Amino acid sequence: MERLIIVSNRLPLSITRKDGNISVTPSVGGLATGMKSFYKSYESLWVGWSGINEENLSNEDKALITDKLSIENCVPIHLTEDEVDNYYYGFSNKTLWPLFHYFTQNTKYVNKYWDIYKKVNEKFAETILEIVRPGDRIWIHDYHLMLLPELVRAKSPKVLIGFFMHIPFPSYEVFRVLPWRNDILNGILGADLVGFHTYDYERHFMSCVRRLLGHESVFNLIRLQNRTVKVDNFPMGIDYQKFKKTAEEQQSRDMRSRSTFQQEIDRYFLAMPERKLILSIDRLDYSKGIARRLEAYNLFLKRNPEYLKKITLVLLAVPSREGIDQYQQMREEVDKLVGQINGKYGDINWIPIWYFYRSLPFDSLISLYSSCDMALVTPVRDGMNLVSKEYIACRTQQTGVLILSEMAGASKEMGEALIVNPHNRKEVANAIREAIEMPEEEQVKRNKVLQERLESYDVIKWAQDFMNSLIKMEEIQEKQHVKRISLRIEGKILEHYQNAEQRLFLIDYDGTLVNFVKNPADAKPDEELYAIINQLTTNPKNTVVIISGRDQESLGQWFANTKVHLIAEHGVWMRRVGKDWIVNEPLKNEWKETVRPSMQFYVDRTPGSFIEEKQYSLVWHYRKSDPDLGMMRAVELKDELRNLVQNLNLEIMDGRKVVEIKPIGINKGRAAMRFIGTTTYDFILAVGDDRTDEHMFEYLPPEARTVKVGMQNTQARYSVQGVSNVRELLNKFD
Ligand code: GDG
Repeated sequence: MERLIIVSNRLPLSITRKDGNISVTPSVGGLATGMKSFYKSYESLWVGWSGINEENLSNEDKALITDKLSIENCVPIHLTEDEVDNYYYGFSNKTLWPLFHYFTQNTKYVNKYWDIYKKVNEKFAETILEIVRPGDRIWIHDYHLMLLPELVRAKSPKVLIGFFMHIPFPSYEVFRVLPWRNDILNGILGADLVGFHTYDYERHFMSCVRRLLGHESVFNLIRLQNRTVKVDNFPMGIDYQKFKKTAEEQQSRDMRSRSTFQQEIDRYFLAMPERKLILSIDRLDYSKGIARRLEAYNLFLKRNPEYLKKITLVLLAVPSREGIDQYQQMREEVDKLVGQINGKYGDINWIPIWYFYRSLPFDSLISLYSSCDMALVTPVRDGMNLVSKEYIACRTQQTGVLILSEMAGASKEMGEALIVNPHNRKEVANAIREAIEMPEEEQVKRNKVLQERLESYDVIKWAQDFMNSLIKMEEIQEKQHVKRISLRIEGKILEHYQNAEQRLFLIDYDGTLVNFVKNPADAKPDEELYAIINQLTTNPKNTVVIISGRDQESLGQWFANTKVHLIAEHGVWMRRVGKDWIVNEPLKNEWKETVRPSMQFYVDRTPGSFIEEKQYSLVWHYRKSDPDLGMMRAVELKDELRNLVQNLNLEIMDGRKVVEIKPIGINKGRAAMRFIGTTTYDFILAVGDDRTDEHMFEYLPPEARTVKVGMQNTQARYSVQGVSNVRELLNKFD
């Protein structure tokens, strides 16, 4: 049976140690529920921090914990106090959490936090590598472990890794501030599948990868040298049935057998049945916008005196990360605001806010969801927000109004709620009034749709969806591997070469023999390359052709003292060894004056781009431009030129960060065939990385050994990863 290794900062259970005894209580969070759906189809293991400082544990304690946890299929990671301070409270919650929630003013940049964050991620990696077996699938969760995918990948290259981010991924302008930004992106890209709650976070991540690391992507697939990473959004759901059934079960009880908490709420309604309750539940965190919410409630009370004494806000703030200054300050701020509002409006019989600073048992939580007429969920930034979904699930009569912040990921799926900007106090205050006054039929109409959606995409479906996508990545990666030149294939190619009498090498230059550089003029051949070419050309049975899009001048100079034949400008020019350049295809040039102004317009609007004029073509380069802008402009330019080129018998060639316009009919395939002419070669090796090389792969006879450099779709028979692999391969032909 395949195994699934789930990895998260904390294990889905709490471990307590009292008088030498260790006890373990499973927790019932959304994640744990979602994952439970796999327990039957997989042999699952969960790796996470035990929650107890390592200093407080003797070796016997650790062994005992390991034993107890293994019964629950959990594997503990032990962290020292210093590690918890710097990795968890430090980098995770004083650097990443505020920055990713756009609280740049709260973000701390401390080298020690980062060092320990790396160290703890390595600690997780070590544990995983000890237990991982071939065929296992690993699902890593959240911002505490963003370096982990790459750390595991480095030592276990074939294992299938999924990464899911539970908090927002900020826009490029915010993410770029992070001093360790590239390490973080590379860390995540160790995964095969990267999941976010919403398309916006996915889009931000893709943009950061493109701008900071320069990786190209096709739709939501990022092409790395030897792998593809898929990025997608999977909006996390809740255990809908559990919430619904618990609410139904509670409501079916008679008054006296209800929980004490529920009985108190019932008494409140008995006294004044027309009273309304508004619910607010969050961890006490600055991202949840609790103070702003209270200000909006205050404004509502001020502006709508007719509702005084008729409405109560139930404010449940669950203690969280109390060791961090900002959380303590926020608690003081909330305490103060609650005091002010209650002091100002309350009287002996009525308190405007019932404030609870603690967590409640699950049953009481459900009582609150069921009893409150409205839920006010107004985070200033929230990855998803499950409270909003849980509230709707507990509305067994389909009444109730949800007021939801547009800054919560959940707002993308819950458009039927009253959507508000949490920073706009007036708008929130108005929404409270609208909610109070909303007719019941309207409430039911909205909630019916919301419930159907939440029921069909619950946390179980979410987890299954993610896993199915992850498993599909196995196929995608395998397909890429099919063509990779393995040792066996390499042996066959070399054998074919040894037995041949007339051998032809057709080799592209940029991206094949040398790596791309920002300034194309700097990509000159180096000593190693000359040595490889000399070795190849020394053998009289070998004919070596460099076939490139470059102009004849650069190629001519660089290879002046070698015995290679040259084909320049994708086939316009040809120079056989010891001869002069000749025009391969007789062409006209008048069209350039028509096309140039359009291209120039794009140079003016795209900083960093420029036009290169070749003998028979015009090339717009955008490698030095902003990647997103460049790509967008390239699409526009091609679109604009499309009509023009048809009339002038021209064609557009899409290269790597270039758009080239040239007369129809010139391509590397035709040029290669012209070069071959009537000679019979019994061994042909063609190597190239670009779309323009695809013509060459297409035109050559099927027995030719065609090799693509990189991972994109290709007509070539084989592929290699990069320039160094091409050089390694060519070195073997002597
Ligand atoms: C992070 C992201 C994303 C709350 N109070 C009590 C209690 N809860 C439960 C709720 C809910 C959960 O805690 C809170 O989940 P949220 O999604 O609202 O918020 P975060 O804790 O910030 O979660 C968030 C989530 O990860 C999942 O990806 O949605 O955006 O920030 O399930 O029911 N449970 C009990 N007593 C309480 O007093 N028993």
